[in-house]
Amino acid sequence: MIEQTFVAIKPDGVKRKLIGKIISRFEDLDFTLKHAKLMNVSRELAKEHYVEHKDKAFFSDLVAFITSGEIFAMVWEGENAIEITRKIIGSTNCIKADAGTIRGDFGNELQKNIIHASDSLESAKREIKLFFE
Ligand code: FUP
Repeated sequence: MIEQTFVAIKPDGVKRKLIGKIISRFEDLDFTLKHAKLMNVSRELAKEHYVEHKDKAFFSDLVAFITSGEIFAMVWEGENAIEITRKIIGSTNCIKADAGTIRGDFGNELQKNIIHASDSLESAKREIKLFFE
């Protein structure tokens, strides 16, 4: 099934100039870039984006991190894009993420984990709307 997914290179990935390398991985999969923008995330948008974590102890750190610098927000389209993107970004914790995944290759901690990608069709729809409409 052709799907669209929301992907964001987080402030650590942008600061480390990883945008080009990360885009290449999606193009290698023959996915199509539908939207992209460099942007600052307001505290309001950050809280809405991470609403599922609002009661977690790490929530305020998460909001502080995602608002700490520019992100590169994208929408990628392709066959089974949501599941494949989750596979290529790797596990949430970079320490556990497999080599060959984006988090496994470029990250070395849990919170500063380089990239975000939607984890379901429902969240993809919600996040695309939140960041691009
Ligand atoms: P993911 O879908 O892989 O981005 O992971 P989650 O939605 O579970 O978590 C969102 C972000 O919260 C992660 F990118 C990193 C951060 N996080 C923590 O800082 N501590 C935790 O214990 C879990 C997640």
